[in-house]
Amino acid sequence: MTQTVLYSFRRCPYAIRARLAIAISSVHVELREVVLRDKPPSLLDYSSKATVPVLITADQTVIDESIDIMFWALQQADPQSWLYDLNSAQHQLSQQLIENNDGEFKDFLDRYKYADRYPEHPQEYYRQQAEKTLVNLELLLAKNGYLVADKISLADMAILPFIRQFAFVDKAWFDTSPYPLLKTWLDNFLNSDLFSSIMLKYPPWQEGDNVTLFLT
Ligand SMILES: N[C@@H](CCC(=O)N[C@@H](CS)C(=O)NCC(=O)O)C(=O)O
Repeated sequence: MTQTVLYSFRRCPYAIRARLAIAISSVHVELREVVLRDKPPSLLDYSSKATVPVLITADQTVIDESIDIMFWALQQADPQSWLYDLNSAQHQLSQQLIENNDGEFKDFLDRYKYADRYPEHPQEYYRQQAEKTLVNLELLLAKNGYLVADKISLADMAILPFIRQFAFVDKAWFDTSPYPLLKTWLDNFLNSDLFSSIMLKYPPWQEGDNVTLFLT
Protein backbone atom coordinates (compact mmCIF):
# COMPACT_ATOMS: atom_id res chain seq x y z
CA MET A 1 0.00 0.00 0.00
CA THR A 2 1.55 3.29 -1.01
CA GLN A 3 -1.58 5.39 -0.72
CA THR A 4 -2.31 7.24 2.53
CA VAL A 5 -5.42 5.70 4.10
CA LEU A 6 -7.90 7.11 6.61
CA TYR A 7 -10.25 4.86 8.56
CA SER A 8 -13.13 7.13 9.42
CA PHE A 9 -16.73 7.26 10.61
CA ARG A 10 -18.83 10.00 9.08
CA ARG A 11 -20.54 11.36 12.22
CA CYS A 12 -17.66 10.93 14.69
CA PRO A 13 -16.45 14.36 15.83
CA TYR A 14 -12.85 13.14 16.08
CA ALA A 15 -13.01 11.78 12.53
CA ILE A 16 -14.67 15.01 11.36
CA ARG A 17 -11.79 17.12 12.68
CA ALA A 18 -9.26 14.83 11.00
CA ARG A 19 -11.13 15.01 7.66
CA LEU A 20 -11.32 18.82 7.92
CA ALA A 21 -7.55 19.14 8.19
CA ILE A 22 -6.99 16.59 5.42
CA ALA A 23 -9.44 18.37 3.13
CA ILE A 24 -7.94 21.83 3.70
CA SER A 25 -4.44 20.48 3.10
CA SER A 26 -5.60 18.76 -0.12
CA VAL A 27 -3.49 15.71 0.71
CA HIS A 28 -4.67 12.75 -1.30
CA VAL A 29 -6.13 10.19 1.12
CA GLU A 30 -8.11 7.01 0.55
CA LEU A 31 -11.18 7.05 2.78
CA ARG A 32 -12.33 3.84 4.43
CA GLU A 33 -15.72 4.37 6.03
CA VAL A 34 -16.06 2.12 9.06
CA VAL A 35 -19.07 0.63 10.84
CA LEU A 36 -18.14 1.03 14.52
CA ARG A 37 -19.82 -2.19 15.66
CA ASP A 38 -18.14 -4.17 12.88
CA LYS A 39 -14.65 -2.73 12.51
CA PRO A 40 -12.47 -4.13 9.73
CA PRO A 41 -9.74 -6.47 11.08
CA SER A 42 -7.04 -4.44 9.31
CA LEU A 43 -8.00 -1.37 11.36
CA LEU A 44 -7.54 -3.37 14.57
CA ASP A 45 -4.20 -4.68 13.29
CA TYR A 46 -2.97 -1.15 12.69
CA SER A 47 -4.23 0.21 16.02
CA SER A 48 -5.21 -1.79 19.07
CA LYS A 49 -7.08 1.26 20.40
CA ALA A 50 -9.92 0.27 18.07
CA THR A 51 -11.08 3.85 17.63
CA VAL A 52 -11.45 6.04 14.57
CA PRO A 53 -9.93 8.03 13.02
CA VAL A 54 -6.74 6.15 12.14
CA LEU A 55 -4.40 7.35 9.40
CA ILE A 56 -1.80 5.14 7.74
CA THR A 57 0.75 7.19 5.85
CA ALA A 58 2.35 6.02 2.62
CA ASP A 59 5.44 4.95 4.61
CA GLN A 60 3.18 2.91 6.94
CA THR A 61 3.30 5.24 9.94
CA VAL A 62 0.14 4.76 12.00
CA ILE A 63 -1.44 7.87 13.52
CA ASP A 64 -4.38 7.01 15.77
CA GLU A 65 -5.13 10.29 17.54
CA SER A 66 -7.31 12.75 15.67
CA ILE A 67 -5.36 15.81 16.77
CA ASP A 68 -2.13 14.23 15.54
CA ILE A 69 -3.79 13.54 12.18
CA MET A 70 -4.66 17.25 12.02
CA PHE A 71 -1.03 18.20 12.71
CA TRP A 72 0.20 15.68 10.15
CA ALA A 73 -2.10 17.04 7.43
CA LEU A 74 -1.26 20.66 8.18
CA GLN A 75 2.43 19.86 8.08
CA GLN A 76 1.91 18.62 4.50
CA ALA A 77 0.14 21.86 3.58
CA ASP A 78 -1.46 24.66 5.58
CA PRO A 79 -2.91 26.93 2.89
CA GLN A 80 -5.22 28.83 5.26
CA SER A 81 -2.63 29.12 8.04
CA TRP A 82 -4.54 27.14 10.65
CA LEU A 83 -1.19 26.67 12.43
CA TYR A 84 1.36 28.77 10.63
CA ASP A 85 0.46 32.31 11.75
CA LEU A 86 -0.07 31.67 15.44
CA ASN A 87 2.24 33.12 18.08
CA SER A 88 3.27 31.11 21.14
CA ALA A 89 0.50 32.50 23.39
CA GLN A 90 -2.06 31.55 20.75
CA HIS A 91 -0.55 28.08 20.43
CA GLN A 92 -0.76 27.68 24.19
CA LEU A 93 -4.39 28.82 24.31
CA SER A 94 -5.18 26.52 21.42
CA GLN A 95 -3.69 23.57 23.28
CA GLN A 96 -5.59 24.42 26.49
CA LEU A 97 -8.89 24.71 24.64
CA ILE A 98 -8.41 21.39 22.85
CA GLU A 99 -7.43 19.66 26.11
CA ASN A 100 -10.52 21.00 27.84
CA ASN A 101 -12.68 20.02 24.86
CA ASP A 102 -11.38 16.46 24.65
CA GLY A 103 -11.42 16.04 28.43
CA GLU A 104 -13.99 17.73 30.62
CA PHE A 105 -16.29 19.04 27.88
CA LYS A 106 -16.47 15.70 26.05
CA ASP A 107 -17.24 13.90 29.32
CA PHE A 108 -20.18 16.20 30.05
CA LEU A 109 -21.28 16.12 26.41
CA ASP A 110 -21.51 12.31 26.53
CA ARG A 111 -23.46 12.47 29.79
CA TYR A 112 -25.77 15.15 28.39
CA LYS A 113 -26.33 13.17 25.18
CA TYR A 114 -26.82 9.82 26.88
CA ALA A 115 -28.27 11.12 30.18
CA ASP A 116 -30.39 7.96 30.65
CA ARG A 117 -27.12 6.00 31.09
CA TYR A 118 -25.98 8.39 33.87
CA PRO A 119 -28.99 8.61 36.18
CA GLU A 120 -26.99 10.13 39.10
CA HIS A 121 -27.97 13.56 37.76
CA PRO A 122 -30.71 14.97 35.53
CA GLN A 123 -29.81 15.85 31.95
CA GLU A 124 -29.88 19.60 32.72
CA TYR A 125 -27.08 19.13 35.23
CA TYR A 126 -24.76 17.73 32.54
CA ARG A 127 -25.77 20.47 30.14
CA GLN A 128 -25.02 23.14 32.74
CA GLN A 129 -21.59 21.65 33.39
CA ALA A 130 -20.85 21.62 29.66
CA GLU A 131 -22.06 25.22 29.42
CA LYS A 132 -19.02 26.37 31.41
CA THR A 133 -17.06 25.66 28.25
CA LEU A 134 -19.63 27.44 26.07
CA VAL A 135 -19.37 30.56 28.25
CA ASN A 136 -15.61 30.58 27.81
CA LEU A 137 -15.83 30.04 24.03
CA GLU A 138 -18.39 32.86 23.73
CA LEU A 139 -15.99 35.22 25.56
CA LEU A 140 -13.11 34.23 23.30
CA LEU A 141 -15.20 34.75 20.17
CA ALA A 142 -16.14 38.23 21.46
CA LYS A 143 -12.51 39.06 22.17
CA ASN A 144 -10.78 37.51 19.16
CA GLY A 145 -13.34 37.00 16.40
CA TYR A 146 -12.50 33.28 16.33
CA LEU A 147 -11.27 31.20 19.24
CA VAL A 148 -7.63 32.20 19.39
CA ALA A 149 -7.17 34.70 16.55
CA ASP A 150 -9.11 36.94 14.17
CA LYS A 151 -9.36 34.06 11.71
CA ILE A 152 -10.05 30.35 11.73
CA SER A 153 -7.26 28.23 13.15
CA LEU A 154 -6.66 24.71 14.39
CA ALA A 155 -8.59 25.16 17.66
CA ASP A 156 -11.79 26.23 15.86
CA MET A 157 -11.71 23.22 13.59
CA ALA A 158 -10.73 20.81 16.36
CA ILE A 159 -13.58 21.98 18.61
CA LEU A 160 -16.46 22.83 16.22
CA PRO A 161 -17.41 19.17 15.55
CA PHE A 162 -18.04 18.72 19.28
CA ILE A 163 -20.10 21.91 19.58
CA ARG A 164 -22.12 20.62 16.63
CA GLN A 165 -22.80 17.42 18.55
CA PHE A 166 -23.72 19.39 21.68
CA ALA A 167 -26.08 21.67 19.73
CA PHE A 168 -28.00 18.77 18.19
CA VAL A 169 -28.68 16.98 21.48
CA ASP A 170 -31.49 19.51 22.02
CA LYS A 171 -31.51 21.91 19.08
CA ALA A 172 -34.57 23.80 20.34
CA TRP A 173 -32.76 24.58 23.60
CA PHE A 174 -29.54 25.47 21.82
CA ASP A 175 -31.35 27.85 19.47
CA THR A 176 -32.63 29.88 22.41
CA SER A 177 -29.44 29.67 24.46
CA PRO A 178 -27.58 32.88 25.34
CA TYR A 179 -24.52 32.30 23.12
CA PRO A 180 -25.12 34.39 19.98
CA LEU A 181 -21.51 34.42 18.76
CA LEU A 182 -21.13 30.70 19.32
CA LYS A 183 -24.32 30.05 17.33
CA THR A 184 -23.13 32.18 14.41
CA TRP A 185 -19.68 30.54 14.54
CA LEU A 186 -21.33 27.10 14.41
CA ASP A 187 -23.82 28.08 11.67
CA ASN A 188 -21.06 29.47 9.46
CA PHE A 189 -19.17 26.22 9.88
CA LEU A 190 -22.20 24.01 9.16
CA ASN A 191 -22.97 26.04 6.03
CA SER A 192 -19.40 26.02 4.74
CA ASP A 193 -18.29 24.23 1.58
CA LEU A 194 -15.47 22.68 3.57
CA PHE A 195 -17.87 21.04 6.01
CA SER A 196 -20.19 19.83 3.22
CA SER A 197 -17.22 18.37 1.38
CA ILE A 198 -16.18 16.19 4.31
CA MET A 199 -19.70 15.05 5.22
CA LEU A 200 -20.47 13.26 1.96
CA LYS A 201 -21.90 9.78 2.51
CA TYR A 202 -19.79 6.79 1.54
CA PRO A 203 -20.72 3.13 1.73
CA PRO A 204 -18.85 1.17 4.42
CA TRP A 205 -15.47 -0.12 3.29
CA GLN A 206 -14.94 -3.85 3.48
CA GLU A 207 -11.73 -5.84 3.64
CA GLY A 208 -10.67 -6.64 0.10
CA ASP A 209 -12.76 -3.88 -1.44
CA ASN A 210 -11.02 -2.56 -4.48
CA VAL A 211 -13.26 0.46 -4.69
CA THR A 212 -11.13 3.39 -3.70
CA LEU A 213 -12.74 6.60 -2.57
CA PHE A 214 -10.63 9.68 -2.18
CA LEU A 215 -11.26 12.34 0.37
CA THR A 216 -9.51 14.96 -1.74
N1 LIG B 1 -8.64 10.11 21.31
C1 LIG B 1 -9.19 9.55 20.09
C2 LIG B 1 -10.67 9.27 20.33
C3 LIG B 1 -11.38 8.69 19.12
C4 LIG B 1 -12.73 8.08 19.48
O1 LIG B 1 -13.05 7.89 20.65
N2 LIG B 1 -13.54 7.75 18.45
C5 LIG B 1 -14.78 7.05 18.70
C6 LIG B 1 -15.85 7.37 17.68
S1 LIG B 1 -16.39 9.07 17.77
C7 LIG B 1 -14.54 5.57 18.55
O2 LIG B 1 -13.92 5.13 17.61
N3 LIG B 1 -15.06 4.76 19.49
C8 LIG B 1 -14.90 3.33 19.44
C9 LIG B 1 -16.20 2.63 19.23
O3 LIG B 1 -17.26 3.27 19.27
O4 LIG B 1 -16.16 1.41 19.01
C10 LIG B 1 -8.94 10.52 18.96
O5 LIG B 1 -8.85 11.73 19.20
O6 LIG B 1 -8.80 10.09 17.80
